[in-house]
Amino acid sequence: MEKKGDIAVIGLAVMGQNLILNMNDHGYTVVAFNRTVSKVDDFLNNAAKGTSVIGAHSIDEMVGLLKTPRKIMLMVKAGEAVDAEIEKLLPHLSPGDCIIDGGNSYFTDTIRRAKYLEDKGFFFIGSGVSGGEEGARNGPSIMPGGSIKAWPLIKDIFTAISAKTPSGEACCDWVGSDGAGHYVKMAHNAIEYGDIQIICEAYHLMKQGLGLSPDQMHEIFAEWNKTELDSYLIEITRDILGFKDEDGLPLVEKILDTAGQKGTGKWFSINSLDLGIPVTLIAESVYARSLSALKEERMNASGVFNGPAKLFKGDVKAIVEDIRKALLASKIISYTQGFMCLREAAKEYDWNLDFGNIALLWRGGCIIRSAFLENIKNAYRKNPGLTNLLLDDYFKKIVTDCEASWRRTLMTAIELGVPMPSFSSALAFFDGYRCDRLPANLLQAMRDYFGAHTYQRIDAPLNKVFHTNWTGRGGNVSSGTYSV
Ligand code: NBP
Repeated sequence: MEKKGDIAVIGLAVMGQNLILNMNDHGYTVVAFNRTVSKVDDFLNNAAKGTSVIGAHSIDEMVGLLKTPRKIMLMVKAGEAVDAEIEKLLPHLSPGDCIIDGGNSYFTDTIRRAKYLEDKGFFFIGSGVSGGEEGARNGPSIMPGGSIKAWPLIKDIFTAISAKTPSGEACCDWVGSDGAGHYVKMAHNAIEYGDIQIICEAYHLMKQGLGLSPDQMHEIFAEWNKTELDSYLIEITRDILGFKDEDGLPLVEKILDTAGQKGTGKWFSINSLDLGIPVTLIAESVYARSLSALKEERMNASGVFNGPAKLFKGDVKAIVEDIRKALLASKIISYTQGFMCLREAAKEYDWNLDFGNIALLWRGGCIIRSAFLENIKNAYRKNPGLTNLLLDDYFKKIVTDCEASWRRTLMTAIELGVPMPSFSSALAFFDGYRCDRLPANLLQAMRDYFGAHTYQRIDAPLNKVFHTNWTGRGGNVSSGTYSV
């Protein structure tokens, strides 16, 4: 009898192919299909040669080759391609079959698709898969959410192929209903934007402000990787700074200084504005990429404004240690803001998110994997109701220890004219968050002055609002109250 597949994967680009090979390594029989059908045979004759992967040349054939209930994973470009594939699949499916979208779909699309398919009697799972090509092949971080009843159908496969933490826990667990998995993946990618940007800012200050060479910074990042900063991104920065082009010169200095983006950092920043949560470091990281893309304008402006154009004169070893501590403190702020947004999203979209578990999912396999996430996991495991990561004893102590270095780093950068938007926004958030009286009293007064928007008083109950006729010319009628 013909062998039946445990799962099908549609989409044979880099992620799909590597996930299939990973599933095959773990003893699962996978049916492979792709819109451009010739890629099926290319795959079978090359990367999948000698494996038990079965090729399908039509959706009909693919569905017939699967054990029931069928599990079909889409690894196609996010957006219209996902809807197109779902529509092609529907006439071939039976109630109880499950479609899994493993791409980077926007979470509201996943909410819509989950409802659409559940209403038709099918299951739908929207799953974040992180770790790029290497992760997909050897163990990604997997963040599934959607139809909870379908979780037992895929739990064994997903857990088997996922990354494992140093203590052997799987970096894969159920996140929540409808779009929760894709939301958590979006948060992961956005935090990745922040982590990358603050590393770039530290590099920029050391290079432009301190005049250090890539070789010197290679050594510095190697040392930093032995501290609390121990992470995949610090590790690859160390390696990139030590990498030489064919002529023996550092390759990094020959790379154009403009950055692109695929949108997840922007999505998260926009969503944070909708939720009213200040994820300022990540938003600055998105803007930093936008500024980098204005290369021609920057080239022009660099000829108009010289800036301080001077080098640091002082104890280089001491300021490098300050930069390390400022990087660590900024990173804590970034994760603090990210988890604040996750908490608010859980309330807004009615998800029961386990923050310790989310930190665990990111502990291995994905781009932001780090020792640091173990401490976040511990903080939430110790106190699941923790209102803010900054208030956990471990993080509170680090930020307090780093504070003076953080301020010295930014004062140095400002004096030398080196832009550090994400470090600066992190410190501004910290100073704002720990401030018991912000200047929003003046803001309330101004809004009442020009628009009769009313204000509250510190010496009256909060539900009581006041309006003042500030100029003697306005009336005593106030505007309706609203919040944004
Ligand atoms: P791509 O995002 O480059 O997508 C290529 C695949 O999508 C091909 O199989 C292509 O089929 C298929 N496709 C396209 Br394009 N339009 C289609 C349509 N209208 N209908 C059906 N299929 C269509 O592949 P990838 O880089 O492997 O990523 C797959 C998913 O995983 C994406 O959502 C991506 O954002 C996400 N992801 C990627 C990474 C990464 O590092 N690359 C990491 C994590 C997540 P064709 O061969 O016929 O053109």
